[in-house]
Amino acid sequence: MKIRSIEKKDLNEMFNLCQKSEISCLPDFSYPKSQDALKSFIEDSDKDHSEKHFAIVNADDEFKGLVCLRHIDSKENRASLSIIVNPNVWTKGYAWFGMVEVLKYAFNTLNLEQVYWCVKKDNPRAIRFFRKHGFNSLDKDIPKSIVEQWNNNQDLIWFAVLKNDDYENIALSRKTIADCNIIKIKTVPTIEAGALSFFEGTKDIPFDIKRVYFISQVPEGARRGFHAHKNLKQLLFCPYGKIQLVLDNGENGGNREEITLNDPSIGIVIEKPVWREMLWLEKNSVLVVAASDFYTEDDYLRNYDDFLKYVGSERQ
Ligand code: T46
Repeated sequence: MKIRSIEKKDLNEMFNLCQKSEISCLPDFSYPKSQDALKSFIEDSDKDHSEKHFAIVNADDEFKGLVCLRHIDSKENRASLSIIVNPNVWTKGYAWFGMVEVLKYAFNTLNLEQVYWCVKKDNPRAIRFFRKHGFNSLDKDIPKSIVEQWNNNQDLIWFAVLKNDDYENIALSRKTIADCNIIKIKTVPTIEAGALSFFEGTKDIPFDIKRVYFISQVPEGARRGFHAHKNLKQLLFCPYGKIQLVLDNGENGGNREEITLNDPSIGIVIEKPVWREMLWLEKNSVLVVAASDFYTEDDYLRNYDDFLKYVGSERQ
């Protein structure tokens, strides 16, 4: 995955996506309505310094979505953010990836201090996405002049992130994900010689470790998992690279929550049957698992409906 400037070859995909503006996170999301006007917009997009538009693409440079900064204000050092991802790749990590990359661009390249955005109150999917990634609505911290840009619209929920916020890891301020504990693995830093992290069975994690396995040499964009365990308890962590973990405790017919693992000192403790999917956001990232028992295929639930049945839930 990467973000890059929008290009003429994106025209058709971009045009189709822009017809679905209701799924964008900024209510004023607007691109030219005709193909010709959109083509000129793409050609001229580098000329307007108050806006910056990026395509979110996969490793083969296929267009998956748009992320942009608007109202770039170099006096106030802030900009608004808008993002839209093709529904056929929802839940595959493109939106969060695009968002993190554009925030890096805003803070590191444009040197802005604040990026803000709002969503309509009747867009629960977007609100859930931002909350899940650790953003809380900050209505009081949004300057009046910004709120006025949207005509003081009461139906909006505001979010903002500041330059020095640890936005990539903001979600880690959560304590749990899908009922699984997010733990800090003890880590000893050294001066200019890296860090050493460790955990001990039954002391730092709530079970004895009978097996350790790790997954390596995975290409970017590959997905694994798609199963739950009946009894196995596990600690999952990513000592190198970046992996998105989707966990689902099956509540109400399916309740997916995501977390990006990119910090060797963060671990997820799974103690109950939880459906898991892993997406390799960077090639060669490594996933390590410390498990409470030896390998047995009987412990796997590899069919989602069987998993829901096992946890006493039903598909909605
Ligand atoms: C899990 C996620 C996070 C073994 O023979 N011994 C083992 O200890 C393991 C873990 C796997 N295998 C065999 C079973 C399959 O033939 O290795 C093959 C690949 O396993 P699987 O397709 O289940 O791999 P993932 O990446 O989908 O899932 C793995 C673990 O299996 C699972 O316990 O929670 O990582």
